[in-house]
Amino acid sequence: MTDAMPSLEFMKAKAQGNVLVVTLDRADKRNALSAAFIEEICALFEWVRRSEPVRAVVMKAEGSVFCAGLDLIEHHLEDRSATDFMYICRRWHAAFDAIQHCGKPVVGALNGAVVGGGLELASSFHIRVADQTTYFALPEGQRGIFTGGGATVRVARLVGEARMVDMMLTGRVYSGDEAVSVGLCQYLVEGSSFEKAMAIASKAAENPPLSNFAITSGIAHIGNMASGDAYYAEAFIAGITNTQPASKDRLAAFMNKSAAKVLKD
Ligand code: 1HE
Repeated sequence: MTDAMPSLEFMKAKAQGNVLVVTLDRADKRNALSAAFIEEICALFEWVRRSEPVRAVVMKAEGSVFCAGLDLIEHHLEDRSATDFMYICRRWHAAFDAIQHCGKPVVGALNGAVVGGGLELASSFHIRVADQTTYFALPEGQRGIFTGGGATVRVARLVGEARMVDMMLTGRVYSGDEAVSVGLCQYLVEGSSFEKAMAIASKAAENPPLSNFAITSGIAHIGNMASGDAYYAEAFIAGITNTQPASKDRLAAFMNKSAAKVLKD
């Protein structure tokens, strides 16, 4: 049995079948991430990891902006010391690790600004869907600060080091097809990013949970390894995943010609 979902102040979360729809709910502050908001993300995604009925997550936002990043006003008013902010950053790392490694596919339904810490949040999702209003930027340089929520790893992996340095030095904004081509998002839709994200999440939710755990965490961990170690780890993951009962059932279905073939759309 799964324990109760933590109570939420800055987000809403509601199951639609086996997909949990999480909505950032601080639209009046453009979903800026305060320290308490980050703690709530940690608690919710620790719960998602434990929750068996949840097979996938869609994260969307209330209002015209997906996420404006660090709560700059809280940061300014708190007048934090270097040590204070170092610990704040470590909580951001914990929150976004909790998302990336919750074991379930997390799909972002993006709209409007996805900037600074908002892009750090979005880069912890496994799939990002943009709509025609979505844009991405890292305005840290212009604000006189630096990324602290994992962008140096996750955003640099998505777009490459040179593009990230350019984004931070110049405030360059990416949107539309260009955002897809540089790797900031995988899908760009004409209509609702939420509808597309739900379709993707519902499809991914049909995969066996162990396969989704291996895909959503294994590739990222293996990316940190030297190739000899990576092949060794891959063999371990495949040893466990490719012999699970759910895989045996699906392979039997293929042998019996009752499974879908891989055909182009
Ligand atoms: C905020 C924040 C925020 C809005 N912290 N309160 N992030 C940035 O540099 C982006 C800063 N925000 C903006 O550039 C704009 O607000 C937006 C382009 C995102 C949206 O513009 P707009 O015209 O829709 O909204 P607004 O009028 O600017 O803001 C509405 C309210 O949200 C207003 O509060 P109000 O009480 O005066 O109504 C704003 O103060 C508030 N608001 N953004 C706090 N970010 C771990 S390190 C991570 C480092 C970073 O994330 S750097 C990037 C920070």
